[in-house]
Amino acid sequence: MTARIILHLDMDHFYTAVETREDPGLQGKPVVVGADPKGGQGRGVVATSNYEARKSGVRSGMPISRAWKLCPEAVYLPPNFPLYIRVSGEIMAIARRYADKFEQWGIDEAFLDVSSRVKDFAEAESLARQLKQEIQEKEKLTCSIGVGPNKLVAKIASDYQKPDGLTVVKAEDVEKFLSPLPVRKLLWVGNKTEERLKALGVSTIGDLAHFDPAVLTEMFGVAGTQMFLMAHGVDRGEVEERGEVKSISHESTFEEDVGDVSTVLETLDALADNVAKETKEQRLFFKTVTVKVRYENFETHTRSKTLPFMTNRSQDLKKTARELLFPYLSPERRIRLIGVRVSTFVSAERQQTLT
Ligand code: DCP
Ligand code: CA
Ligand code: CA
Repeated sequence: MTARIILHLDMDHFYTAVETREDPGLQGKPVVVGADPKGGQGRGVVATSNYEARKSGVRSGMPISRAWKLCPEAVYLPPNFPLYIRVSGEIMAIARRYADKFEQWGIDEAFLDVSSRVKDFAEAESLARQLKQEIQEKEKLTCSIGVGPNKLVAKIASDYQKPDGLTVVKAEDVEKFLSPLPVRKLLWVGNKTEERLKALGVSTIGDLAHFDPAVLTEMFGVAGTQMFLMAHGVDRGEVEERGEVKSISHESTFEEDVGDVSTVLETLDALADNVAKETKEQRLFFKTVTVKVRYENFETHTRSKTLPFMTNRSQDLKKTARELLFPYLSPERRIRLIGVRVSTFVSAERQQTLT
């Protein structure tokens, strides 16, 4: 295998950073995005907090009531997912242009294989700097980037100096870099594994790298072998391009709530035609059809069916959408909105190679 250079990009305190960009009044204050704290009685958890709130010990996933105890003075905000998804899409569009192969990973991070764009780690570093700068200029947000010879090392490196970090780990420096870090940093070493390793006297990645691999395999099976390789910074996983589009949908709110079944079905057909057209334009085939119906009292239902075949035909979509919608149609119940969505895609290119 020829040497690779991989970047891992991770946005800094993503949800709270976006909220602060939208409302500069939040700057410098502790901010928590998550469930409503209700004066300490709230249920649900913290989605994220900014670095000011983290100083008080607030963490992602923690009960919101606990966050409230640790940091009652923070500004608590509910999540605005449509906003985060939009900003994420913009960031990914910028980052994608820097890579030969690009893989989004979660809402705020991505792997970039830049092997053919740069000739060494020094060039990769300046490419990473450019990317950071473009995101800063266009999105007014900071990120942290790790550069390494594979995804594992790049991911650990992006987390190494946060926020606004840039950490480059050359192939020859991998073991030195990993050695002092806690084993937890090896991505899927969970709490339980961590405890068992501790019992063996293994707390750093270096400890793990120097452990007898046969014992690890005996104790943890394949995962043990995997861990040992990771401790040596070995990761053959490729940056995998994934189709960006997860679903295509159209919906329509009636000017006035509708009781007439034929009007509803006509609209459903028109929506299905639009969805099918867009699917074809994107050179995709779908397998799953979902319809959504909202009654005048805002009661909302969605129902899906997965077809036994891939298709892009409008008539398949219309037939399935009608079938799904029929149980919800009744002259007594007036409808406010209907929608049609398709998902579970295979790209046209892939489909051709399969058949
Ligand atoms: N998130 C969430 N619940 C969690 C973890 C994360 O809802 N338990 C959301 C909120 C985060 C976003 O995902 O803003 C990205 O998660 P990260 O783990 O990357 O955390 P942040 O970007 O918030 O902080 P960091 O600067 O440490 O990356
Ligand atoms: Ca992040
Ligand atoms: Ca992340």
